Amino acid sequence: MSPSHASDVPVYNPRNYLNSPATGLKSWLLTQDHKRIGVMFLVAASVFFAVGGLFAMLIRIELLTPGPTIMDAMTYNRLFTLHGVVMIFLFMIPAIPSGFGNFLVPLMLGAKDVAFPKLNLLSFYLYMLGAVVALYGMIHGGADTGWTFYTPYSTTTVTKVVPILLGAFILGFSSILTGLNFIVTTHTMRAPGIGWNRVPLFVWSIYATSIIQILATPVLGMTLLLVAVENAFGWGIFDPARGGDPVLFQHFFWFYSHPAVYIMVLPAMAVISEVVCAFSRKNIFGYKAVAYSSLGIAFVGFFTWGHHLFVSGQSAFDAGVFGVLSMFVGIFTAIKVFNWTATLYQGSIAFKTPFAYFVGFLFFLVFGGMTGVAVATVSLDVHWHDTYFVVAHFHFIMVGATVMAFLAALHYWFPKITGRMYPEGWGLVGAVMVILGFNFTFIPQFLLGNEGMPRRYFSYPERFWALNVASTAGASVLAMGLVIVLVYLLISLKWGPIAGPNPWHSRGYEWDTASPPLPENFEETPVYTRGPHEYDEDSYANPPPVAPEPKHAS
Ligand code: HEM
Ligand SMILES: [Cu+2]
Repeated sequence: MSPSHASDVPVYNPRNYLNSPATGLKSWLLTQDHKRIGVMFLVAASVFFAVGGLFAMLIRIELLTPGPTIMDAMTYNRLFTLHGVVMIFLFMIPAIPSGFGNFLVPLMLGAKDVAFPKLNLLSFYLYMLGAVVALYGMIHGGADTGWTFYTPYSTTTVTKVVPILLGAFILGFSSILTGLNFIVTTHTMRAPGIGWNRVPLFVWSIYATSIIQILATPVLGMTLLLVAVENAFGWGIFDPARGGDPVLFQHFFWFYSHPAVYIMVLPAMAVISEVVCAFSRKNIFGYKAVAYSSLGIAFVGFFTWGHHLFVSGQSAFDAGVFGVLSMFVGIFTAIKVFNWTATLYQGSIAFKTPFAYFVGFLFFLVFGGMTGVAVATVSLDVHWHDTYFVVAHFHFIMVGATVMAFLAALHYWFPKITGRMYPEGWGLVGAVMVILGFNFTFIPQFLLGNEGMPRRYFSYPERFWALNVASTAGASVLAMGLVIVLVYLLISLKWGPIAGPNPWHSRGYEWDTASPPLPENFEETPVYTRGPHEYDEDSYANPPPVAPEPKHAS
């Protein structure tokens, strides 16, 4: 990367949050700096992503042949449970909000830190504690219930479900405290000039996520605790043999876990709204629609949980109502998709790695969303329920959409966080492998599900063989793509070219400070006279992101 004119020579900010006030381990472990806490969350969540990914590969290897391949049924049950628990509770829920959210929200609001820095650090330690407790359970026997812990099986299984439930319970507090911090920060810490109509779209979506975290997580915490208590003491809460009600569990569980899907996907939308503007050099089309649709999703998300209970004996009327309410989420999502696409129109697009992941994101979100409308249709879901169709659907949204956004964020903000650039060529190679590998992994699963292959079985009839081989092959390409990304990012940490404060020439407020940012974020409190997504006036005066390559007429 060479600078376009002399004043643009990128400099590495010498006094930054990575080396000031100190560099020792203790200064990190006791830090109250939101940026360091964000980085610690990111590192921890990425490690858990790798662990969960390892479990996924073991699952896929087991499914390479119709009979037993490398493990027995019991091991398989434990493995898919651990995979689900690690991916959901330790990676997906914290990764973008607690990781990137912590790093970026104060920078994007022109603030020095979050509202409650000590609470923020506590949130990190609760996350680590929850992870350790859950890992203890996983190492000492694991659980075989699936990540949904359905009763009455989970209240009677002899596997180590209690520590895993307690771990998830503790993790919930971390999530609640982080959400609380972001809500208060957004309300009280905005720099002069940032009225509600200038709050960056990233922050709007994180704000909507925080509302869900605060309102829904206590319900899950309570539910998991009840399961743990029943499993440990044999009290009749959910088990009909003891006078309990298993369907009650499903209501409680999904009252959190459906909104939790939006805890995972709203932050992804947060990232995408930023990336779309920066790499098309256009004002966001319909700022208010994009901002308020996040709140709309958060709101409607609370009224759809019954779509997980279509085959639980729910009345046809209830099922119809929940089906229609679920489809409303599709409307708000479609509003965003329309606005992102409209933003691209006549933009000057820089096809960099974050943009490549945006393209992947859009495809997976739309495809996953459409199959979501399909599974919300009662008559179809009765056929697909508990088959691989559902597994493919939620992976399209969770891995497809959210992991794409996570990777887009990792590349877009890598220069801000580390002060260095990653290699663009390798970035695109990784992105292509991840996106193609992903499609090859999960499209076969849609077909398998439609043909009736049930989920959570370690063997299957021979007619499902070919598609399972295809899925495992796809997963291998995906895994190799991710390893490539990991390798070049680690190398770039030390040897990447210096990025300078704003290598993308982005208009986002977080780029107004040095890279890596100062420990106190800004030298003095910034005053804003423009919005965070305004590219119009100078998009031609300013060179496009990472300008140097000559522009070819196209
Ligand atoms: C990286 C590639 C991945 C592959 C190849 C993969 C593969 C699989 C497979 C084969 C299953 C078992 C399905 C069944 O028999 O029910 C599964 C379940 C699951 N996966 Fe993944 N997965 C991947 C990534 C992820 C990610 C990133 C997430 C989370 C956000 C995730 C969340 C889940 C969940 C929640 C389940 C259900 C577990 C359960 O049944 O309790 N997966 N995955
Ligand atoms: Cu749901």
